[in-house]
Amino acid sequence: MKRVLTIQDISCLGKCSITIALPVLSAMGVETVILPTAVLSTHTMFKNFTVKDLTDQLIPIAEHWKSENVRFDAIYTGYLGSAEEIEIAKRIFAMFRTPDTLIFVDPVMGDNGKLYPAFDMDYAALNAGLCAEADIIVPNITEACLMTGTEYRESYDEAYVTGLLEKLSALGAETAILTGVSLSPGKTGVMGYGKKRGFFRYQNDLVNAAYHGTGDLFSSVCAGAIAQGRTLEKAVKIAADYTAHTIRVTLENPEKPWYGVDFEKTLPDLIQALR
Ligand code: PXL
Repeated sequence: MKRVLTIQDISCLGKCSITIALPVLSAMGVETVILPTAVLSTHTMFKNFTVKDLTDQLIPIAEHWKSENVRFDAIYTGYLGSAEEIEIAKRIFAMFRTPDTLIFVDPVMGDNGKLYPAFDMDYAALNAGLCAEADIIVPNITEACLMTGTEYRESYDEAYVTGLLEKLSALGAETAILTGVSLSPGKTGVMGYGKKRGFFRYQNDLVNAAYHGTGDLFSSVCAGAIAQGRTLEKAVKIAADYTAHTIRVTLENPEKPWYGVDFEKTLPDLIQALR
């Protein structure tokens, strides 16, 4: 069985980071090892959330695994709470990386042109350094702008996206996948650039809704599908289709959940898509 390590926070309530990555990767048939960077009462879009930082636990936990000769097929990082945790993630890459280990970095730090509350521009610069160590990075447009010093635009053309991808590629990763990219009216999806494969894209019908945790859903599925041996193109398609499908299903929920998507209802469809 493939084994993936995911490094991100536990938001106890909120359906994001580890509470998405663990169930989704497990459902995909991937052994999922978690390294929780912090325990929050909720994600940071709620007011008055509590945080218990776990930074001092990360290296001791990783050293224990090392002493047990644990190996990972992939390491997937998401929301990291601080500059120090970015440095620790880099150390953990160095401890466990082999020529076959996929390093998949989602530089989670903002959306809609703004940083999340916990972060500043120094953090964005450090996240660019983490991306330099990855094989695949999956920022949204906001995160890409923050890491490349590019002006954020609500409306843009393809030249803006290809320019961003070229700047992301210059950070160092083999492949950059920009998420939440709309290349024509009524469509949304991703556009990517690989140093070897050049530009690629996958677009879906736009669902007019923005939900928290959808980036984590896309990244978990994409990292899991690649770890399971799917090609990058196939993994991107599976992840984008599944994320769009889950948003559509969530929109039908009469309870109108605001803080996360109903991926629990759609996991069987993901398993089906992988068959
Ligand atoms: O979904 C990304 C994410 C993960 N973890 C925490 C967050 C967010 C986004 O706001 O607050 C704690």
